[in-house]
Amino acid sequence: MSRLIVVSNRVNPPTDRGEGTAGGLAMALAAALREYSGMWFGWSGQTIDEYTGKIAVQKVGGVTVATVDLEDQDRQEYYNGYANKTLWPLFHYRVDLTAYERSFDEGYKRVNTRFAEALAPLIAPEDFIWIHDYHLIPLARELRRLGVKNKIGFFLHIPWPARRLMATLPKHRQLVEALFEYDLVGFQSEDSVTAFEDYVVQEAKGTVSRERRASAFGRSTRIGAFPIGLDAEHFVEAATSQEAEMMQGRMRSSMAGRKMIVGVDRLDYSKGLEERFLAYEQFLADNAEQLEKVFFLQIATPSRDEVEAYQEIRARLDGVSGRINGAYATVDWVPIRYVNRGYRRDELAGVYRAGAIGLVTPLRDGMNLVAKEYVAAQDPKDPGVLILSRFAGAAEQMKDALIVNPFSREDVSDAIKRALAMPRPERIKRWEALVDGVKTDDVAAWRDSFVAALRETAAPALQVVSGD
Ligand code: ADQ
Repeated sequence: MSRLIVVSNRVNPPTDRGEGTAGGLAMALAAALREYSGMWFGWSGQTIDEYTGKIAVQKVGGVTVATVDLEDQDRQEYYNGYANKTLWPLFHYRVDLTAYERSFDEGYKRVNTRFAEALAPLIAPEDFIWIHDYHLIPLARELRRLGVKNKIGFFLHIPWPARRLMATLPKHRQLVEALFEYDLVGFQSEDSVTAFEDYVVQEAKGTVSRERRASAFGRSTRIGAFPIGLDAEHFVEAATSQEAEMMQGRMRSSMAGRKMIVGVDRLDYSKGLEERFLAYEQFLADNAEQLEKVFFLQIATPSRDEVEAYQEIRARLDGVSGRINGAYATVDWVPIRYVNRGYRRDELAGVYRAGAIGLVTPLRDGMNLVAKEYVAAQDPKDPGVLILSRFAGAAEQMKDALIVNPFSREDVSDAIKRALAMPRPERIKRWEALVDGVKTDDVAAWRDSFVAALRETAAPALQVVSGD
């Protein structure tokens, strides 16, 4: 039987479904692997003095995981370097934060080679391989060099940037060329597919067929949009669990009848947190009658804190939230509650459910699963309103949210005002359409459509083996 081998930078399946510190990607992949017999391969997150290539295999939360340890130099050059100081900012349109260093390039290539060498012996001829995210773009090329002939798919969780931005990356052609070693390349949104097609046609002088086969560099690959979804059924369950109800109760008693606006994000400059704080300040300035009637809870878990840009944004947010609270707080009201810690998923669901508004305003985001979680957690009889950035991949699907431009304080401030005043029937109507989409286009639909598309690219002999 063919197995599914999932490869991502970090391997961190949640140990139970309520647990909450795993990111969106981890939750989605664990859900996918529980359904297919297979394996999840990647970095353990640990560093050792000298790389050994030794693979540790274990079963975590019903998922077989195989991990390797890396060296500290790998962490610096590959993970903190090329992945998070070069590709992440560039793909999120932050050319100003994008750093290029030759050692980053070398580290990126070295770790992709190490991954390929460790993984190749574990691959059986009929396995399908599904590689995730910007850390591992060259992995298929390295596997092919080692003679791996299996079908290999790639999914990019973050946006694909506009052609002119991509062209600012030194050696961008090599990076894009590496994608043509895959049988299928999936993006989160049509917006990203279009940007990729534009690069293929304008920059690489290639072609894209009507069936979305991209050809360039003397090779071709299938491309398409596969918007990621939630493990929706379980998230809805989590929202009515005992833990969620306890959290909601805790929130309610601290709210003193006030309405809550809620934001939950990794602490990342792409999430538009500073702009969000300033838009909320604008709302307070524009709507004096709302003072003391509403408050904003922002939960932002620190991440990538070895990277300077993350230390800076954290310091800036401390400053801005402190300033706004200093200007507006009264003895018994604080306008912004700003919390820097992680919560379990079921607790988070309770927090979302207590929020009259879910404020999700990234400046750029591949998808944004928080928007979907907020919707999934709502009380059907009295749902809150989702305010969503037009620059999140999720905006292509969630058209019944209040869609805003996160760069415009006025726009976000007006949307908050409108959401607070929205009559219950309209809230219910919008929410019903949204939750329908979240449940239909869930993580299983995402996984199945990607794997089916990858299988379709399979050679006839492989299809016979896999029983299709
Ligand atoms: P992220 O940038 O991590 O993911 P997102 O999709 O919003 O962004 O997922 C964040 C996840 O972390 C959510 O599941 C959320 O509940 C969780 N989380 C955030 N803060 C938390 C906290 N304080 N405590 C506990 N959990 C918290 C990347 C891309 C996205 C894409 C996903 C999946 O950047 O665009 O949607 O991958 O493809």
